[in-house]
Amino acid sequence: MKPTFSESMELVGLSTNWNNFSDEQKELINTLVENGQTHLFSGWDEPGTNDEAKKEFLESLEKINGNYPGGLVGYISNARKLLAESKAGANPFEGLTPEQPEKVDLTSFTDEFKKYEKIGADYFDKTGVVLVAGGLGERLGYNGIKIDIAVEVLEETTYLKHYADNLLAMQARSESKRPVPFIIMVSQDTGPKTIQSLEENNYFGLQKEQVHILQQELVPAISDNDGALALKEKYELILKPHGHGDIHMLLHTSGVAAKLAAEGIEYFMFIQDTNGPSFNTLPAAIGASVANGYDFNSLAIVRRPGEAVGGLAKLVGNGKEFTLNVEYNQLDPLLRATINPEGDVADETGFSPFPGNCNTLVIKTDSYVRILEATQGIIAEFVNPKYTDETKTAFKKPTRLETMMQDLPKLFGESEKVGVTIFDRMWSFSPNKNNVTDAAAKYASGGPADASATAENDFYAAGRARLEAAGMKVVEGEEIKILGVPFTVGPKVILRPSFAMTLEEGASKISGGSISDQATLIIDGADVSLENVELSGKTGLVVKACSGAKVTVKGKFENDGFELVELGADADVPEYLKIRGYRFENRGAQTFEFTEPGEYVVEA
Ligand code: UGB
Repeated sequence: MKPTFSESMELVGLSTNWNNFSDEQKELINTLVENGQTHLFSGWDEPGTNDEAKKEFLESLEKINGNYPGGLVGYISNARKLLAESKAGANPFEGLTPEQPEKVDLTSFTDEFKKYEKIGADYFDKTGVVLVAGGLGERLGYNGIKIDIAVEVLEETTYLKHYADNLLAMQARSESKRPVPFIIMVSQDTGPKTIQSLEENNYFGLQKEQVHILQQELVPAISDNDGALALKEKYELILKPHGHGDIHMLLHTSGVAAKLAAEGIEYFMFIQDTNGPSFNTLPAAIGASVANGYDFNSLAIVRRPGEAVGGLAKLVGNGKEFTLNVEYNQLDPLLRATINPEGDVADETGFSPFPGNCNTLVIKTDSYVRILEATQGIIAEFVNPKYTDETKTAFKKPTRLETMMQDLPKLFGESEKVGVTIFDRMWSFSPNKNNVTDAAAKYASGGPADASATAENDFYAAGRARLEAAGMKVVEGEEIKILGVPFTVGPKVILRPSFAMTLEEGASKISGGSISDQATLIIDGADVSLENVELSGKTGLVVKACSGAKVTVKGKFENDGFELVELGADADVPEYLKIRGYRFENRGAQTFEFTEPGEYVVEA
């Protein structure tokens, strides 16, 4: 194969290296030069100098070309189009006015809530769970991968284990016992540690085959409006993350979405890396999707104005209407330009009129696979260059195309239905995103802290809510501040998914009883039941039962339980404790563990 570009001084080096390239590389170079990327090959050294760097550069181009549907040419052409629109100042919401979306309100445990949970529970073996875990969590400042952080430190359960436990509980409850597919999107940054964590923990009891790891790749940065790919130095591109919307492309290009849909998976629930409560909402959210015929169901919370979560709105105008997430940086300008000159402010309820996007999504697989096929999984990319001046001809630093997973409905037609299901915040959305210092500042200025301590706090609060819903008397403890972040001292309640996945199931295993404000209760096991259990003072009670062990717990327990020990900001402790500022010490909590099937009674 011959070069199709004309020889120039600039490309002399490239020509003299030509015979060292494979046919595929030659073809790619020709195509890139034809598409305005001559600068990538400008001033190349003669053969024998920097050959390894040239080889690695061409391999990286080939890899990126293969990863992106439409290849590098497709990426460059998408970039040119989006950059032209950005330069022209195109407003993506031109002519559209935000209105309230179609909503299902599940903020309290009503009969409707229980009805939806019941419907959803029948879909446990028709649901796949998709975890997007390619982000580095720079705001949290944690050195490992976020899914390896403990969501609670009484037993130090990591997010990944907690998610796996929920999958195991789902499949244990389905008639078919079919393994729940678990798709994890990783990146170059998170992939190796994610696999290491799975392997070291024997996949947390899951079968290896039910776990699908999809790796997102970085995309090339772009240095100008013509889509010139940016070089870090000769023979090296600048690469940047493409965003969580990559999950759609990967589910398409890997064939996993189509395969699972063909195997009878009807819904995917998409969850974020450190949102512990996601599975509290799963049964009711799937139920709401099924009952209301939603192709796309965005789980939401009541949003605080200015909060860094998108606002969900029905956008109406230009003869169309569609429900979308308006990202937090776009919401204020849209509101100012349309319905409220004051922008992103509270209404008479004290909150934003638009529900906040938890980025937990329930998507119906048959519409999903259809859209993936039509779009190659490239979902509503956008570009956000920072220009040097108002002529918008140069960028302050190279930009790149990005994509967000919640933007899928941008591709929906009239036949696809989008709904929003609103849950109580504690029950549905308590991400672990901010380091202690930032979290304290956010909390001080009236926003949610969204930190390790608040995530753990809400983990226990959800347990308390389940106990209360089952009729147990729960005395809520006082709220203290640890390094400026709020934390309720108790009771600390963990009802593992093995014990209860729905409110109804919890209620069927708990009768009466009470728990005091500083007590701790941890229950793990499908056949454990609590009969008038009373925990007073700081009492701690832990009951764990293997499958087949039927355990009845009764009576009044009293011991010194677990003590919360505050750690100073400079304490010499592992990072997962440092990011929360406390740990627990066992001062005499009673633990009952049953590892053999049988019938047992635990009595105080
Ligand atoms: N993620 C990836 O897997 N790959 C990537 O390239 C990037 C991220 P962030 P963000 O729920 O609080 C989103 O960075 O993007 C994963 C919504 O857009 O924590 O600022 C990453 O590992 C916003 O509408 O969030 O904001 C993590 O699991 C709002 O709802 C997830 O993607 C906000 O989340 C989110 O990444 C929120």
